[in-house]
Amino acid sequence: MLIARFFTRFVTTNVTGGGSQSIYRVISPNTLQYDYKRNISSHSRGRLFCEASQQQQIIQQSHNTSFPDKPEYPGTKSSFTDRLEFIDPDLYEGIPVYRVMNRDGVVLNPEQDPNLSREKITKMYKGMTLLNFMDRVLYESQRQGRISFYMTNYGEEGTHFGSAAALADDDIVFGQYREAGVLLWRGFKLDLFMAQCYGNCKDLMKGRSMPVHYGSRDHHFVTISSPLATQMPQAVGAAYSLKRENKDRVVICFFGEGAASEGDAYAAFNFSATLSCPIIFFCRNNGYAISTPTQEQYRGDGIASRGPALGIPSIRVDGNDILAVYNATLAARNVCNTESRPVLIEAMTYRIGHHSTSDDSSAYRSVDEVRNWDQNDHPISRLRKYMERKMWWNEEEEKQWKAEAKKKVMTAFMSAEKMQKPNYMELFNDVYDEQPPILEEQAAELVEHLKQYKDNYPIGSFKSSE
Ligand SMILES: Cc1ncc(C[n+]2csc(CCOP(=O)(O)OP(=O)(O)O)c2C)c(N)n1
Ligand SMILES: [Mg+2]
Repeated sequence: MLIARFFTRFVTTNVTGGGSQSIYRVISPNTLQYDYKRNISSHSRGRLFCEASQQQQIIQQSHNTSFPDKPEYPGTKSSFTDRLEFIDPDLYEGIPVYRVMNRDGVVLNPEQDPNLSREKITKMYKGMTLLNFMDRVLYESQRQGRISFYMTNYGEEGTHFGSAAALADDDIVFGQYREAGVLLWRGFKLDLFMAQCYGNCKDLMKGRSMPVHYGSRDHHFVTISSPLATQMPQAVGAAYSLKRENKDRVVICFFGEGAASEGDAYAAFNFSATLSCPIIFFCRNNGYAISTPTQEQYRGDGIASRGPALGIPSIRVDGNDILAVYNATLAARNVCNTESRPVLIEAMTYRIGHHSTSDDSSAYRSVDEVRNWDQNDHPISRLRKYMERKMWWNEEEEKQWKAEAKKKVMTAFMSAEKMQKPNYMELFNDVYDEQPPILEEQAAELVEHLKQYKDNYPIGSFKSSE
């Protein structure tokens, strides 16, 4: 009984600590030592479920061990405390948001300016604006029924280009779906984006994936899959294999704050920490998971606060400040490589567009809220202000670039639309190394069906099998 009481008291107090990680206790083990040893042979449960000779050994060992007066449990590094105190999350101020520029594009602390070249900054700016333009064209295409689905990246361009620019081009990217800018930065061509959304003959997926589910082996960008957070444990596995190869490469895994509520996210964080994997977890916290606002998604201090609990160095950055995102990603990459451990970045931003073409966000947020972000805190205008201050960009250059970007996007769009779709029999390929009989049967059924109902299908828009 005494032992049971002792353990109960001790274990149930492990949640307290008041700021430091200490263990609250009421009874010192020294006062119990005598009873514990005397009673040990009469117990037959738990740790004491052993042969008499072993019990003798345990007694002997406990005689020999002198515990210093600090917790010796294998699962903690903390100290004891006599303050009965729960950690109160409401008294905690929260992790600050690291930024380099204010909303006017002014660098607040010159030491934090990464001093990127004019060429690199211009590439970032052109990439962000090109993505913005591509989004408009593809969004409208869906609205006009030309493609089946689309997701815009409005307002989150800083997180894409700031992170991509800080990585090595062969670092492996696992995305969620709203990271098209990362691919664009790496040189994935506009006509490949369009081909994927149109599912035409140029599409690397041969028209078999939903629009925006991009992937490119050449660009080390793992194909997007819709079920949320599945990419997270997979990314950790990839990072573990990079660690074993001992190469100077890392994995970056993007995910939304909504996806972070999936169990897979926790498993990924914990495995990456315990296996010491070189992975950057990059959370785009854009305020919403479709219609669920962050205050309904979690009660803690966002996503960054979850990192330290799992032994992961973590930072929160202003995702609308491309320079802050760049600095944080570069530093994270360095930690991954030099210390072989994961890092968590939570980039605060705002999803200006609807979640997807299947969503109408005016049903759950005000138009004024969206307009406020669009007009007063936008990553593209912030970078433009920074460039203008440096006399690296002006109205004339903006006008010229807008015309050029529009032409590029429209050229890719028009050729994508004209292009035939891959042959429909591609539907059955590339899933199995050798086609199983069930798929052969289904393929034969499709052929038969199309023969019978050929007038009901736009067969001419698919490439013929010859
Ligand atoms: C396992 C799973 N549950 C639900 C969905 C439906 N779904 C698609 S996107 C999404 C919201 C994700 O929000 P977040 O992770 O914050 O990313 P964001 O769209 O804001 O970029 C949901 C619930 C899904 N695709 N997979
Ligand atoms: Mg979100």
